[in-house]
Amino acid sequence: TFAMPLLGQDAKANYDEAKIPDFTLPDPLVAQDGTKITTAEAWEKIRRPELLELFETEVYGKAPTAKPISSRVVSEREVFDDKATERQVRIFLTGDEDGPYADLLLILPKSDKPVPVVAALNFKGNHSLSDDPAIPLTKSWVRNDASNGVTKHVAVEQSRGAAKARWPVERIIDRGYGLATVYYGDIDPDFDDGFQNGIHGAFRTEGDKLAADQWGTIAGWTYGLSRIADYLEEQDAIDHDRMIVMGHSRLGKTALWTGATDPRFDLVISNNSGCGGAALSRRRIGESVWRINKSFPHWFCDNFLKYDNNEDACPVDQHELIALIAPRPVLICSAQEDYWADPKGEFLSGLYADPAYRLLGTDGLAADKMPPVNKLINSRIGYRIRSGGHNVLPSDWEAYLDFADKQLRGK
Ligand code: GTR
Repeated sequence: TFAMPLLGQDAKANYDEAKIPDFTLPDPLVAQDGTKITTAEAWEKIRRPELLELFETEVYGKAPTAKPISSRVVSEREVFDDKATERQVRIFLTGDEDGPYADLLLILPKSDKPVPVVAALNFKGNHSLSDDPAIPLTKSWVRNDASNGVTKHVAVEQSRGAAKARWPVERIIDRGYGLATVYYGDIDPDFDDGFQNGIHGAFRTEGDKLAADQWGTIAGWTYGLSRIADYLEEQDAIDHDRMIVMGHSRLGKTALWTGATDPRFDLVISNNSGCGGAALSRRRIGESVWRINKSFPHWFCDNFLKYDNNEDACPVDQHELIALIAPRPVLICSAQEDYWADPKGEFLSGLYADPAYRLLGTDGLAADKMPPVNKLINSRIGYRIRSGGHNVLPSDWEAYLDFADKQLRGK
């Protein structure tokens, strides 16, 4: 049945399965020169590096070599009736106290053992996670959000707690997980400025134009998540074999790219990540490559523009992004009414990544067709479609942590 697009989506986009043109997906297990990849060794030595390079040059752009971070603890206290500790840490992303920094909010359950942690960027500032005035308003550029009084790209008191429904922090703590969150705008502001500001600015001479294969903003956010990983890796209170990266929507795309590029993340969760995330670009349903590049010219590298209305020419598709995470667990989450993100395309990328997982000797996706709503497929490639629209709900977090409990057990 044809479902009407939701508000804010493009009514002119295709939403009809019957109108998807025929297409052939690139095979994750065939190298660019036609060689079949039949062993784990050939995957690691030939195909994985090749795919990574293709995603770097054609989709997200190459990030510069990382600089070592430095950090300063801003505050530390006990929260949730002393069940947890909360630390605010300023992370200098290039090690330089005059350079860009990201304010990390790190909340860890008290435990005599190192705890697993979920690293996740947030959309509105750390202060949007709770009503607590001890978390300062971000001073970074923010997206306007009139319903919370933000009209001049500056955070205001009214936006405090604005995103708390998406962040059931106490529940995460009660389940034994920590949360490490940073405001995404601290790393790179989410607008097109020719890659001058944010993390890009720290690596280039002012006014330079970036080459077409150089990092866009998603790769910039990924750079930031990897610097958070640098910090988390130094903390004895954290279990370094149970580091999770999670993100929603554009930050779900970012979580997948982070998982693909940074193996220190042991488990990856994308929520409603859609085009440029888990959804297959060649399906051209809901948001298309042309549409995303037009709306958000800064998210991807300029080479990605070559594939506007020309998806078949792209040497990769998004199932191979999932394959780059193999053999680590990845959970792809869709929402039934999130037509813009193409739930079926998100499922299929998991399904078509399955052979890469099997080659590496793990299970893949334990489903060959889309499961009923709200049923978690808890295999190494996990999948869940829940009822409702584009959002993060407390029930989604329960699924994330059920997945992590099972997939990281015994690690
Ligand atoms: C939409 C965009 C999607 C998704 C979403 C979000 O406008 O078209 O690709 O990223 O924003 O991040 O909320």
